[in-house]
Amino acid sequence: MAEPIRVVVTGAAGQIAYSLLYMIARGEVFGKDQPLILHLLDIPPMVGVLEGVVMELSDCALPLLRKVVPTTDPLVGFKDVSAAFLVGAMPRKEGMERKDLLSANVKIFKVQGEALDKVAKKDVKVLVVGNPANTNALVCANYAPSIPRENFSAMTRLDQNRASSQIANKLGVPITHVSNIIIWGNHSSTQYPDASQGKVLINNEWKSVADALGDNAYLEGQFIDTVQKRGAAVIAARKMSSAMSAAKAACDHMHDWWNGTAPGKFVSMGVFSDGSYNSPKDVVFSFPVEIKNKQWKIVENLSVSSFGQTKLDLTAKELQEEKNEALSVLDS
Ligand code: NAX
Repeated sequence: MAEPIRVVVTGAAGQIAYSLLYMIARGEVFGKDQPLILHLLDIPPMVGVLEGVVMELSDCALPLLRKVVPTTDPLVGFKDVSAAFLVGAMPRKEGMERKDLLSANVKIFKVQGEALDKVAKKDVKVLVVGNPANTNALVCANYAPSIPRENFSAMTRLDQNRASSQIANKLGVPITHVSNIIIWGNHSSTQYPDASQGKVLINNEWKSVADALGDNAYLEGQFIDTVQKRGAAVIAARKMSSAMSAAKAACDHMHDWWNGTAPGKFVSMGVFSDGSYNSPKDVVFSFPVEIKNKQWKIVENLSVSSFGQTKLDLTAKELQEEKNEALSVLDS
């Protein structure tokens, strides 16, 4: 069997981590032959809860799990890690302005970027889940100059999974028969869920989703609305934000980054923009990507309708504003 790799989950005492740690430790991400040492990072008030999580992981008797390292010190949490799931973030509290939330998180992700820079492996793959995920990933990468910025990404896979599931339900096909649904831009309500490149397997033949549906009004209306508001719908029903599905999406994201995508298939990831599709350069923007040898590449030359371009511009504008706000917090 291979040597164990070290994987860190931050926010390890929180609700997403509660599902995520089990999925990782079962081998869902790095493979059933890859032993793991799990680092669990949280903040001092959560130490007691963290102890409970460590007990439960032990009680799961998982064959791949060689060791668990609970800590509140980022320099211990990020030491020699090959993969990092940055889930922990300051939650939005009542009366908190968006700006206050951004400001608190910018500071957290600066500290974590600096710690990754000092002690993580230089080829570490960093997935930011904690919100505002895109801008947190940007800040984190900026404070880790010795790690290539291609190694930082933000999660929009939950939005992609939600979107694919909507299409599968609408067409009455299994989820495995839907592919290439795109999430563009920010993981926020301005995201653009786009099924125009989507494919669906019907009668053993891959067809375009638009042709199979024959209903463009749905794809440009209700479909987008449902996906954009799905997080709020889950909160309204569960009285808590998405956790199981967020954990599954984080596993899917890292799994595909680690193992690659099948030929002709693409997935959405928030990555540093090179200006593709008229997006602003140097913001973390969700694009369709293909992955080979652990390197992602933006899928180029997809046709974008004028409707789609308006949506892309809107989410781009928000990301540019978030970046400017983050920079002004860091300057102050
Ligand atoms: P919880 O509040 O249950 O857990 C967050 C955990 O992070 C807590 O244990 C907290 O103590 C810890 N934490 C706070 N600051 C920390 C720091 N500096 N270092 C380490 N740990 C720290 O939230 P949960 O439901 O698990 O959600 C976590 C984050 O994911 C939130 O920011 C949430 O908004 C975000 N989400 C992002 C999604 C995405 O698609 N990108 C979807 C799901 C989720 O809403």
